[in-house]
Amino acid sequence: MDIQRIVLRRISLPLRSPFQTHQGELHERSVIIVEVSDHQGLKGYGEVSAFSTPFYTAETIETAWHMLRDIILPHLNTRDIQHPADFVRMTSFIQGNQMVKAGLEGAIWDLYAKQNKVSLAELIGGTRAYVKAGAVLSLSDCTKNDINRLKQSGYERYKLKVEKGKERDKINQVQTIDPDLAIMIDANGMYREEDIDHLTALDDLGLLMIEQPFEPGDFYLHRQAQQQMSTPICLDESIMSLHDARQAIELGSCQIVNIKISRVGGMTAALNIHDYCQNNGVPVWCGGMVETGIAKAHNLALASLPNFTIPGDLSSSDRYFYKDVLKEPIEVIDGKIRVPTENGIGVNVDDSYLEKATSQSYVWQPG
Ligand code: OSB
Ligand code: MG
Repeated sequence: MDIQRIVLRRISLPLRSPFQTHQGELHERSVIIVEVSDHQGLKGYGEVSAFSTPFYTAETIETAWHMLRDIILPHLNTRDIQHPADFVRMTSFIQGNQMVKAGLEGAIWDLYAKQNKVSLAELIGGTRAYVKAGAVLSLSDCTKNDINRLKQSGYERYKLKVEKGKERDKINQVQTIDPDLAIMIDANGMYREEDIDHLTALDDLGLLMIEQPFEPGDFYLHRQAQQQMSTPICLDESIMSLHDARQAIELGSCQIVNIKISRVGGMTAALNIHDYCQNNGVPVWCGGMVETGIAKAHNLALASLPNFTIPGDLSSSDRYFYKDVLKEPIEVIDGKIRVPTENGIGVNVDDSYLEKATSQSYVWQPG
């Protein structure tokens, strides 16, 4: 592939309101935007969606910056990249660091699609023109106003962050505002072995699913719980690779898989997990990372694949941000988001706004 230059940018966008979970609170969103350009001036964009602290996965923005600048870029031989999957093989010597790999691989996928004059969705075998949107209500947003604003856009599914012991209250509170909302809860691994009976007792609520009840790594406990519960378990943090997805499904630790491009180490891994789940009759949905329109555009391409049958954490640009890094924000209309058909990720990045949001940048050129 023709790759002339790679630019890394640390950016920070203020959030409209804090995103609160039992693990902490986000007030602004800092990510690394990766831009890979060729000699014709085509640009591919990717996003490293690590957080400032390692509350969700072990990576942080700071470790990601180090991995890119000091480990991955100095080893990168662009002449050996004919296809984005070659980049995956070249970086397979690096353990973990999924979000870093995913961000750079994403920029390479976007550039590859643009060089081949095809949309990313079409390139990876997407079949949907629109994907179903889903809203996430953090602990701090659950008022009538929050829900009515989301309802106006027609979100089809509501995911609630909950606190242990207060699940029923929170769910009832939301159902009083609208009894017809399809609801699931995300535990982010907060339950312990002794909570299995407590979780089973929530079966009567008819939740769509419960996401990541126990700590990542514990396929055994998820299996024990799933055998007792009728509510489907969906795994998020536990699934960092195709191997994890296979173990979870073979062991019966979940019935549904959340795929995040960043958490699984990139689009190539995401596609493999999608295919594996599809072949095993396990539906998937696309997770979110309170990320910018660049990552959202990658998500839309992924979610256009046939086994993404459940609405994901796919929301509009203005759900979390006053202003996104795109010239035209991503919009939810009648509960759906259009999958871009333009080349690559199919969105126009607002370069001057990106520049304004940048606190540090680094430019790399092949030696
Ligand atoms: O567990 O899915 C999660 C946000 C940050 C870290 C982890 C998670 C989340 C979300 C928000 O649930 C998803 C979104 O709307 O982007
Ligand atoms: Mg989750």
